[in-house]
This record gives sequence, structure tokens and C-alpha cells, in this order.
Amino acid sequence: MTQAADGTPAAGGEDPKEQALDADRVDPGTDLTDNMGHAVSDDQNSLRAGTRGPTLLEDFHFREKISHFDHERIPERVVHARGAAAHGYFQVYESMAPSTMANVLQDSAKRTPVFVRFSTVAGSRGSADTARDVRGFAVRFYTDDGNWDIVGNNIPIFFIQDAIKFPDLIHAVKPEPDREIPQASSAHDTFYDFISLTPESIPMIMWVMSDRAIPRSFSTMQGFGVHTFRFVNDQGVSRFVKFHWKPMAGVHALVWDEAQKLAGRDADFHRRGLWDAIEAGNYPEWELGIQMIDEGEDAAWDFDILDATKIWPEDLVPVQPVGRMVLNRNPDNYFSETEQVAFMTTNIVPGIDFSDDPLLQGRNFSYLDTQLSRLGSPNWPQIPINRPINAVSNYQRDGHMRTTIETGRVSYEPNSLGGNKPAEVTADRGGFVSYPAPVSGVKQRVRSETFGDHYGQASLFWNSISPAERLHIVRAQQFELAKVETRDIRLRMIDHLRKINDVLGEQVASALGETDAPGEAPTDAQLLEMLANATTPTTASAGLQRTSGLSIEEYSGPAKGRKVAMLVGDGVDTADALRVSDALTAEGVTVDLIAARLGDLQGDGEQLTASRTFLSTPSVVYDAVYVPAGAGSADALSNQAAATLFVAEAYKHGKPVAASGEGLALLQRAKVPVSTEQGVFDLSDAEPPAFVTAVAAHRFSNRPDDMVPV
Ligand code: HDE
Repeated sequence: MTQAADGTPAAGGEDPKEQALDADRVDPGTDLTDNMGHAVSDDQNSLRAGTRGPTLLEDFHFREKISHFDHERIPERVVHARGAAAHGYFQVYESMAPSTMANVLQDSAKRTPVFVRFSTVAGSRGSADTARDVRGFAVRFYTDDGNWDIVGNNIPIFFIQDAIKFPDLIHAVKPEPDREIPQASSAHDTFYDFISLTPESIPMIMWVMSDRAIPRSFSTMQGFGVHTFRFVNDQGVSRFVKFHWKPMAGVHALVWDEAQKLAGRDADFHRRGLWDAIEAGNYPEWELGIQMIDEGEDAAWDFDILDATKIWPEDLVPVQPVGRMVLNRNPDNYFSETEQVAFMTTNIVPGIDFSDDPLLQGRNFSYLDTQLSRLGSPNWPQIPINRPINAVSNYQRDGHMRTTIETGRVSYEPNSLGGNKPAEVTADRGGFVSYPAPVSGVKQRVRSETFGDHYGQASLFWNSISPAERLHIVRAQQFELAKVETRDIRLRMIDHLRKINDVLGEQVASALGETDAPGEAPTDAQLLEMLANATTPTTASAGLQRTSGLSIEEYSGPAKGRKVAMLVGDGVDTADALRVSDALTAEGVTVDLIAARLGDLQGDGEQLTASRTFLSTPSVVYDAVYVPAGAGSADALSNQAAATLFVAEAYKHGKPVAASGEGLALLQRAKVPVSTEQGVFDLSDAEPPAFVTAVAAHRFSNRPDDMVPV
């Protein structure tokens, strides 16, 4: 049964999707059988002639087992192949009836089951979680009126304006076709060849080079529907909307050095984080918000609401809160649920409709089509995770792997033999009717002139983020373009970047050896100063020079869900360790004890047990470090080079660090100076809350120059 975040059962009894899935869950059973139900007496040896003779064709048990194994794989998603998902629920704050008749957005007492899959875009199914990339953020609502999917991303815009360019974009970013290199990375020639020749992608490049593309976790990412959609109310009035998911945990990122190390040290970092948080009861939560405008309200704007490379600045159209989503249950089976879930932009319900965004229109073809190839049959909607919770009844029949048994003589409409049931549903009884938007025009292949500004919103984004975030974009672009081997491509990119901002263009040019005035490369601190006032006049932004909503620093949250490493050895001051650990766990922070070996530690008082070792666990998987008091423990740690590195690296990555008593010696060895403003605490005589607050704040980019994270 689904539990609410506070542990109480879901409102309205059991979660209807979970109930429906129950019918398909199987437990391991007791007796081993083959697929036809025959009990298996020997699963160790194939049937052979004599003890050393050849295997017999007659061995149906062997053949069935191997043959099933041979066919275990289905094609991975052509994009978004790597992902992780969870179940949960959505609850609207108050009825949205004035603007939409969507059933799921009416009743604040009702919990609608959801299944949400997060993903990277470029990498294959086995690639690392922390690659620099857009993240998919696909939400399925199992509503009483059928499935509604918001198949979104963690970035509010996209690379291209017309779906016809999608295969080109994806071919360019995927590993290069002759050498199949590089995996899950945009830092290569074909990607920047395409991008530099496709100026509409430039605003998105700013987002992909920003901290948004290396999230700390799925639960600290925003989500966006990206396209303009419609809300339609029961009076038939339509308004345009954009969907936003705001994480209750705040928006937080990794730093690039950390992301790269994580790709090796824990390639499953994001997937593991989601799983562990839900198992620990730290349920990730988001608030759904909408930006909504009346038809015609955009008439005077200098950008087009059908252009998916543009945001609606929040200072122009504020985000209104609509409801809350909680993810509280891990899937039972990765393949059956996360791999087989098939989202579609065409899954909409009465009260929601499309706009004419050409990217959305193209997606509306692609998703059904791709499922046919990936899941292999038009009967894929019968797969449990894809089935809606309301009844499905129609005259579609047959095909590979049909699992339902439709009874009766009739499989056509109209009919008299079956009483013409199932029959059409009128709009007043919930039948879906497309919004009757008037359409006219001459057939032509053109891009509207209103889609023509490719730099204004790139500068709006740049102007609206903090100097530290700008620094990260400079460094990311320096990194990526230095990996591009073809000079002409690098030069074309520099031209684009100069149009977004002078300092950005100049710094990237200089790192690529393309400046007229070569000199010492500025340090991070010097660059931060140069970036502080480095803004550019904007266009395509309804007159705004900057807007709220774009800098991740605006989205803070509690410490809940973070992970703190406590470095210990025998002789640890147990009371001190518990004092800090209790303060952290009370706020929903996970604390792991890391020592030279696993197991119980010698110490006074309550027994402490190390659950990780320095060999198995690097600092990059934690958000902060604490070194408790205790002379024996401090001595033991001083013999561990890995312990010193652990603290130094966490500090370099901008993470909070704290120690007490003898534990402070490890900070000294790691050359980490105590400074409360810079998130390094001596807790010997201080209470832990300041440290807990620092864990919530996540990063300190105000550390001395050589320690600033890049
Ligand atoms: Fe997708 N996209 N996409 N996409 N997309 C797929 O569908 C496509 C786009 C997004 O967790 C595919 O089931 C086209 C924008 C997510 O299962 C495929 C275009 C946005 C997921 C496909 C786009 C997305 C997909 C591959 C250009 C954000 C993963 C497997 C018009 C608003 C869903 C599949 C999951 C997956 C096509 C652009 C989000 C091939 C043609 C823009 C989150 O159908």
C-alpha cells in the first residue's frame, strides 16, 4: 500500500495504480519450474550422452532457459537510454476549474498516482549518470480519464525549433559513427560542427554549459514541460500554459571535476541517490507550477510562444503554484517498469491540449512510433506500467503478444450484434475533443520570422545568473571546445559566444589560443571579478534585461536528503560523533561512518560501526565531511593518506567541512583553514546547527583562489 510522506496511507484508500499492478506481481515461488510449469529436477547440468558426451537436443529445459536468455534484451531508447524511475502521487492545492477542466487538477483531497522517469539524453544505457547533459524529467499521471504524460526536461528550452532537425542533432551529439567515441559527451567535433552551424541552438548551449547540466541529484533538479500547451476550461476557453516542477530540496549542482570523478567512482550516483532516498523515507518532492497567459497576451512580445528555444521570463509571467508531487516508492523491477515505460506527448486528457509549436507537433508523431520499434508490438499499452487505471475498451485486436482475451463476436463499429458497445463518449461525459483552434495558411516549408532571434535570450540567461554560475559556463565551454580537433569549428563557436557576452567570448578564445592579446590566464578569483558586471543588452525578452527564476542560487532548500561522511578510527569520541550525527539525521541527512576497515569501532559509550572504508568510498559521493574528536581516532586517520585526500577534495569542491577536538588535526593536514563564512567549522565548543545549515546551503564558492571549485 502506498504511504504518504508522513507515513499515513494514501488518501482515498490504496493507490489505484499500485492496486492494478498487484495483479501482475509475482513472488519468487517455492518450486523451480520451466515456463510451461514442469518442475525442474536438475538446474546444474545439461542432459548429455554419458558423463562426458555431447549435450542432447532433447534437453528442452536447457534450450528453453538459454533461448529465453538469448532474447532478454530490447533495443534501448534511441535517446534518454539511461534513466531511473519511481512511483508516487500528485495532489492539486486547489481546484484549477476556472482555467482547466482536467479532472486531475480539480480535487485537492485526491491523490493521483504518478510514475516519473529521469534520464540523461546522449549516453547509452550503461553510461555514467553524471555526464554533462540535459536530464529527462518525464511524469506520467494515471488519471481517471487516462494517462497524462508531461515528457519534460530539467532545462526549460530546447536545442532546435523544428522536429525535423532532431535526428541531425542527436546524430551529432552521439558517439561519432566511424569510431563510436566519445560516449555520453558533447565535447567532440561532430556536436560542435552541427551546433556552430545551427544558431538556434545557442541559447540551449548556455544552459547545457551551466550547472543545470550536472545536477547534484534528481531530487534537486527543476523540471519543465518546455513547450507551450493549452489549458481549456469547461466553457471552452483556452489559455496558453508552460509547466514547471520546482524541487522542494532546492536546485543544486555538482562541480565539473566532481562529476567527472563520479563517472568512475560511482557511475550510478543519481540512480543510487533516488533509490536510497526513497528507501530511507526521504521522499523527493516537487511543486507543480504553471505560467499562464490569455490568448493574445503575447501579441506585443518580441519572441514567439511557439518557439521552444525561448522561455517566458518569470518577471513577465510569474509561476503560479498548482500542486505537489511526492515520489515514495521504488519500482519492483527495473526492466518491467523503468525500461518498459513508454511515455508519449500525445497522452493528454480533456482540459489539456497542444499548441502549434513545431517541435511538439513532431514529437506527437515520434513517441508512438518509437515504442513500436522498442517494445516490438502495437500491444505495448497492455504492459502493466503503461496501462491506464481506467478501463480500456475498443475494437483494436490481435498483433504480437496480445494478452487480453476479448470476448464476443464483434470487433467493429458500428455494430448491432454487440449493442454497439463500446460506444463513443460525448464531450459532456468526458470524451476528448480537440480545442477548435482555427487554422489556415498556404502549405510551405518555412521558419516563421518570429523565430529569428537566436542570441537575445542566451544573453538574458547569462545576465540573470550569478558570477559563479557564469564562471562555470566559461570553464565548461573552455573544456568542451578544447576537445574539438577542428579549428574552424572552434572559431565558429567563439564567434557565437562573443555575441552572447564579450568576457565569455574572450575567455574561451584565450583558452583556445585564439586571442590577439595572449597573456596569463586569469585565476578563478580574477575571472569572478571580471564576470561580476559582464552583462549584455538583450532582445527577445519583452524588454527585460534580466529575470528571476534562472539562477539556481534562487532555489534553496533544507538539508534533507544530503549525505555526510564521518571519518573515524578506533578511539573515536563517541559522544561527539553522536552529537553531530543526531543533529544531522534529525534533519533527514544520511550519515555514513568511514574508517580504514569495516565493523565495530573501539570507543567509549555507545557502539559505533563503520559501514564504509576509504578504499571503497571517495569524498565525491558526499555533500559534506565531519571529523569527530578522539585522540586515537585522529591518530588512526593521520596514518590514512586517503583520509587527508578525502577532506582536501571535499574542500576543493566547495563542500562544508567540520571537525572537533583532535579531529581538527586532519583538517590541518589537508590544509583546510577553519572559516565559518567559507563553510569550514570547528565544532569543539559550537553546536552543530550551523553545520547543518551549511549542508543545506551545499556549496561555498568564496574559498581562497586555488580552492575554488571549477
Ligand atoms: Fe524526446 N524522445 N524528442 N524530447 N524525450 C524520446 O521516446 C523526440 C524532446 C524526452 O523517460 C524518445 O520513448 C523528438 C524535447 C524525454 O522514457 C523519442 C524530439 C523534450 C524522453 C523522442 C524530441 C524531450 C524522451 C526516445 C524533437 C523535453 C525520455 C524513447 C522534436 C520537452 C522518456 C522514447 C522516458 C524520449 C523523440 C525532443 C523529452 C525518440 C522527435 C524537446 C524526457 O520518441
